[in-house]
Amino acid sequence: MATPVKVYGPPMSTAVSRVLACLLEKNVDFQLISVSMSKGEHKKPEFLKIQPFGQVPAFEDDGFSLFESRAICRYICEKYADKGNKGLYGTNPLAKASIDQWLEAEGQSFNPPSSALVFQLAFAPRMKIKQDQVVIKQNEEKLSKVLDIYDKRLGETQFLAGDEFSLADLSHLPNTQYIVSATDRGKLFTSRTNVGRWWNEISKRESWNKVVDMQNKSA
Ligand SMILES: N[C@@H](CCC(=O)N[C@@H](CS)C(=O)NCC(=O)O)C(=O)O
Repeated sequence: MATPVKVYGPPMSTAVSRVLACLLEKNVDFQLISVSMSKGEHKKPEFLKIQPFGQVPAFEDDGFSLFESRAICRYICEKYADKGNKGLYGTNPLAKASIDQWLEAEGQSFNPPSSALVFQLAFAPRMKIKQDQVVIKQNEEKLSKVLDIYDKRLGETQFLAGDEFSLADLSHLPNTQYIVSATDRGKLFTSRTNVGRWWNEISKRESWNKVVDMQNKSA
């Protein structure tokens, strides 16, 4: 039997949960290895050997390691092309290019304001850190502009990269989940007709619900 791939980090981390959703969508066996961020284990020399920036997740397969959640997801889709959801990363160059385009939009345009809101609105109160209202306002405005573009796109296609659920949609699940379910800013998504319809659909994926269960159990 093949050795399961290893994911290092807590499921509560948005970047870790992106990789877990991808593995579940691709039906790839994995072993989740605990890294206690509160104990600073992600900054220890042993961990820095596989994630030199001292962040989670780190990933191992076949004796080599990777970091950066989106790169890990692309690798999983290519390496395990024949498993699980075979169309997750497209099956031809044009489909892949469209998925890559929206993955870049997620990483470059959506993630900066949405992760700032996740930190300020969901994590800062739990960590007893004072919220910065200026940062919240600025990032809410930035995210609104991004979501206006998404709403137009999602009025033309069912999902971001076309009419099939893809890695591009999956990559939006972690931050959106926190904003919709753990802050009072969920309307940024649900008040927009097409974004709301899209969120309703992608958040029901079995793979994602398993990740949310893992997060709830580890909370
Ligand atoms: N771009 C990285 C981001 C990783 C990241 O920011 N991880 C956070 C948790 S979601 C972390 O490790 N934060 C602790 C730190 O930066 O010290 C990825 O997608 O893997």
